[in-house]
Amino acid sequence: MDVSVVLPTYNERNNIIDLIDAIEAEASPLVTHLQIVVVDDNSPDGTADAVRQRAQKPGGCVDLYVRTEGRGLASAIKYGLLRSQGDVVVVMDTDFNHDPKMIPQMIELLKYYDIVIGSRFVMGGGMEEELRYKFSFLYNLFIRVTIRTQVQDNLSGFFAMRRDKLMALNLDYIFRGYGEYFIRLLYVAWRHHYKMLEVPVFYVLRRHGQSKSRFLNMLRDYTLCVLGLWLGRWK
Ligand SMILES: Nc1nc2c(ncn2[C@@H]2O[C@H](COP(=O)(O)OP(=O)(O)OP(=O)(O)O)[C@@H](O)[C@H]2O)c(=O)[nH]1
Ligand SMILES: [Mg+2]
Repeated sequence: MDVSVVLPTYNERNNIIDLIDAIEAEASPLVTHLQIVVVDDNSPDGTADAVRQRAQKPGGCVDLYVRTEGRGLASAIKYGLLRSQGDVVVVMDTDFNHDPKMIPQMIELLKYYDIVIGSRFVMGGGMEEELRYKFSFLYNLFIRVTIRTQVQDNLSGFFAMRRDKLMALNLDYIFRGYGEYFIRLLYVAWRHHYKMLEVPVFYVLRRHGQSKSRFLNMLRDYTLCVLGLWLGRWK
């Protein structure tokens, strides 16, 4: 199995090298070829310099892309996906919210599923930040009753997917904005009758650095996204 892990970074200098090491340690024993694609939006903290140095390690599998024009989580992920080569792709946050130890089972389960999602809201899942966990739970409830899918965690952003299934979708439509791309991805996959599985993940707090999430902007943009999908159902 050839696996590509796409890592979007913005000011993650103090997290990214440890994460690359952890991904290598977890995934290498299982895969024929591992590719780690870092897409950095020219972070002022020098994330790219740290990754460039790490990429020179003999036998390394890290490809670094630095985008100097524009910034954005979803477009960075799309950029990385389009430059990845694995027949399996994994996307995750780069601050250790998402546990790299989950990667082996997620890619293993792609033998049976088209997309495997790390989920905080299936049995065994959770989150260190209690208030955010509760709010995310309620917001996911709103998503579920509005667009009527069975997905429990539409906001996780941690997933593994078969490349052929991903590339069959309209990536330009899906990968726009911030984390709401994930709501669109799962909705479109659901409508395509893809085989989907949620596995429990527990989010710990980011190890270093600061959050890029802006709560009110997210609430506005995610809600517009959900309502747009809901309206689209009647077309
Ligand atoms: N390339 C790129 N990556 C981004 C951008 N914004 C956020 N990211 C990455 O997206 C992931 C999620 O961002 P976070 O700041 O951790 O958001 P969060 O998980 O809601 O916030 P925390 O509670 O601090 O973890 C991280 O890996 C960021 O480095 C961006 O504009 N460009
Ligand atoms: Mg985070």
